[in-house]
Amino acid sequence: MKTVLMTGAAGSVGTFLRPELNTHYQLRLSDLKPMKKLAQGETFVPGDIARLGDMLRITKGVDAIVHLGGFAVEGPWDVILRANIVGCYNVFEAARRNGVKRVLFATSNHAAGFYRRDQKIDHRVYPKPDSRYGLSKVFGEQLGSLYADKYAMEVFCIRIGNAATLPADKRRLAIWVSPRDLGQLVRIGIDHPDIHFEIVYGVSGNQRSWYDNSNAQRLGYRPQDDAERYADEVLTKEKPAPDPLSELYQGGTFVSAELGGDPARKTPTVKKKAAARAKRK
Ligand code: 15L
Repeated sequence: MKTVLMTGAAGSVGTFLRPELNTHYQLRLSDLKPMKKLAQGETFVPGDIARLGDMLRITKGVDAIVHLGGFAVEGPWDVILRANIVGCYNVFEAARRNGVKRVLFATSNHAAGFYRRDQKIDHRVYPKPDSRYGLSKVFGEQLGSLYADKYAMEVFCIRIGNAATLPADKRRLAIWVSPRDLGQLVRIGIDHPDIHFEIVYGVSGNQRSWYDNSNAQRLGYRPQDDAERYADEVLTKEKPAPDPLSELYQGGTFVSAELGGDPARKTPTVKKKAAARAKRK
């Protein structure tokens, strides 16, 4: 049985995932806070991802790492920097030094939250983070790409939508992922024999999805759940959107928070840039 380290195991995603994984792997759970209630096959090691020494200690001898640790929503820059940038670097670097090849990185829909809801995006779109938090997830994805290409590590990035037992609102009808579907995707990330660097969306088979998740399907993902089953109930309780922009963009309120620019401005295409350069000559 493989030994799998889970960072940030005391958080909500870790709590959902443990029962989906602990019958398949020996789980080494890690978090800042002690975790007392352990199931069979689980052990706990304390660790602060912002300390490289801690990460070198806890990554020793594992077959794979599921990196969930970090700050899970928008936060002040110093918090994001420590937990999500420095922390993520330490996890990848400790894995490299200890010869752990397989790293699963829990990225987020907020790495691409500035795409509109009427756009269907896949794993190849360029990132459009909607927050410092989303930006830190782009950093983690790109760090994974570097470590895969440079050090032959095997990196599986899951852009998680919203992991919860039930979809909470209209936006989550598009991005919800059930615990068992996320569990299936994580197991693919741990066990698939042919991973170099992949990005997949951590969402159930939602009818309203904004994602073309064909990359996950190619790797064998067959989601069992669809948020649509809960749509009537969710929509009757839906409150009016707090502002039009959070309704327009996939990232919801992460988009409109602290807004000072005009996200509706189109990103210039390569063609336009080339034309502008040609005009200047
Ligand atoms: C996330 O990335 C957060 O970790 C989670 O708390 C939710 O806010 C989720 O995105 C979401 O977009 O609903």
